[in-house]
Amino acid sequence: MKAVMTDKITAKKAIELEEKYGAHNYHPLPVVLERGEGVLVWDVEGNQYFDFLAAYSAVNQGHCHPKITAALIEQAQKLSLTSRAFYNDSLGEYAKFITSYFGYDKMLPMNTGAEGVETALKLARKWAYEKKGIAENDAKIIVCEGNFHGRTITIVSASGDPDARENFGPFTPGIVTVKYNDVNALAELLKDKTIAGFLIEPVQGEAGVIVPDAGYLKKCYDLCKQNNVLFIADEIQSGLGRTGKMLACDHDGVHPDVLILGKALSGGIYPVSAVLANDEIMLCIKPGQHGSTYGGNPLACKVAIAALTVLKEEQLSENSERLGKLLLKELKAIQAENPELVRTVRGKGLFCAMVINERNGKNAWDVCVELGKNGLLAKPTHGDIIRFAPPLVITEEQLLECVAIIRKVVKMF
Ligand code: IF1
Repeated sequence: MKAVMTDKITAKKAIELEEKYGAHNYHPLPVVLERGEGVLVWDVEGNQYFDFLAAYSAVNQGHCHPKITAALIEQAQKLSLTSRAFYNDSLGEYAKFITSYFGYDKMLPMNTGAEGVETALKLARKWAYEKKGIAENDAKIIVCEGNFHGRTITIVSASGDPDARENFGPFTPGIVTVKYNDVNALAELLKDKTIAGFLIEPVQGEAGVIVPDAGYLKKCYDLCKQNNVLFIADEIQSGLGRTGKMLACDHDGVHPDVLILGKALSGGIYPVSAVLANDEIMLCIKPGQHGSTYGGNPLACKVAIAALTVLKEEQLSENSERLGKLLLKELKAIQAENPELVRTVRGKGLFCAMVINERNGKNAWDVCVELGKNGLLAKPTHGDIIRFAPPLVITEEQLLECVAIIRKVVKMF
């Protein structure tokens, strides 16, 4: 007889409470999770799942990685937050670690990805006025169609997604949109001498894992250099091993002028983001001109050092590259076996997507619900695209088990 755990909440109750007392700003799949370890998560009924979303690539190192969790626990018992009114013993060490890790003069610590993007936009504008010499309030930022950079009003001002924008106006001015993966379109916009920066996801995540042509990033970078415009890479989702390299820009040998990191920068243990740049850009922001209560707190510093260390120690970029090739090959085979349902598959490293044709009133959401019933968690984006992006610690054996689940479920539709 299984002991009745009186203090354990039921899935039904958990959902009811969230529905009643939580804002309705999400529509989650009907799964209530209570534990995670590596690639696996368990719901409150004890059902086990392979996590093929990895918290949108925040859990590249696997759920509750012991080394990162230990760093959190140890620091949390010493000093968690001082604010930047004072120095702390961790930020300098972390700043040195991360700037040498990625090859930049300096870093500016923030917490969420959106804050990192906002910081990069402020840096680009400051640099434009104080270094490039653009007239005040004339600086423009180029963003890409299909972008997702977060949910603040300035960031949604850059979005083309009606759901992200509707009734959140008025919007921030000084933003210009360019077609993604179109070098000529960018060249045309760069004739405008008031452009400060070009903000790009090297692989577009929310848009459905849109991988640009090989060489596209390099051509854009060169165009930016020719026009004295900052190349700003949002690697919050595509970075930290997700596409098979440490940064997605590495596939084109591009070293961004401004690099934005988040998500797996903490391995999913704690909100940590960072912006990296060289002195000419970073020193445009002077004391008192930018910051955040939690930015650079000792907990974040220790957690981020551990998370970055794990990426290299466990060779997670290499694993992502090797198993990403296997995953894409298997997804293409599944597509060939089910051409009516599966329109296309694409990906780079362990960052893959499958585009589903709605059939008999069934769509990507229904496929994801069925995948869940078969022990694999994935979530659709934009209605017809299923993202497959497991933690990068996945083994070949686990991956093939997941491919078998995907194959079985796709055949059911
Ligand atoms: C949600 C999407 C993914 C990001 C890139 C910045 C941010 C994100 C490339 C902002 C965040 C998250 C946000 C989360 C779901 C998820 C997401 F579906 F919303 F679009 F990954 F694709 N740049 N993406 O992907 O970082 O402020 O969230 O820390 O808002 O539902 P954040």
